[in-house]
Amino acid sequence: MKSLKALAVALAVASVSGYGSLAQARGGFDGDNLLDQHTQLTTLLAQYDSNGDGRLSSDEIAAARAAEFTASDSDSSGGLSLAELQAMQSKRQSDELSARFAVLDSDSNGAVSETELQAMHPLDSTATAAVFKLADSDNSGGLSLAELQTLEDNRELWWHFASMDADADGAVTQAEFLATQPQRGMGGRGGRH
Ligand SMILES: [Ca+2]
Ligand SMILES: [Ca+2]
Ligand SMILES: [Ca+2]
Ligand SMILES: [Ca+2]
Repeated sequence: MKSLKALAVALAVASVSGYGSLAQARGGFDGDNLLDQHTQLTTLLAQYDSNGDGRLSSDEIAAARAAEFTASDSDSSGGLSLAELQAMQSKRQSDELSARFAVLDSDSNGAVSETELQAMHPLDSTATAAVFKLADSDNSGGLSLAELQTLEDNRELWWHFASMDADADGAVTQAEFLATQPQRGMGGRGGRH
């Protein structure tokens, strides 16, 4: 299958370019890791697939990496200073955020609705609803790019909070707190009835 081959190549590029380690460093939830991978692949393909055939040739990879080097060498010194490397990495991160936003914003109206966020987390709709509420700081009913960035920055804490706040009212009661403590060993909780 063509797409599988493209995936394998893209993943190889991902580890070469440091995207892979970035994803590892973030850790987090399975659904988010999947989304991260999807986003990275989309970003990589968008960036490197210059003839748009959905695959990455080694020439395209080499050309794109050379172009990235040249663009990052902002004083044209022929080498990357620490500051230039930092700028390159923060550009990558903001490209990644934009790509992630584009994937989430499936109707491309410039805001990520709760439904769009739910589509990425089909297994945990209550927690997703709570996370959405936290992220939508201006209560506009949609997440802007900046709001998504804040969600990313606080992802682990917010998901932890949301998973404890069972009724999604924005506060973890003692009962909710106690109910989520015994993650293992109790056997009383879990998804099944
Ligand atoms: Ca330079
Ligand atoms: Ca949208
Ligand atoms: Ca908003
Ligand atoms: Ca609550």
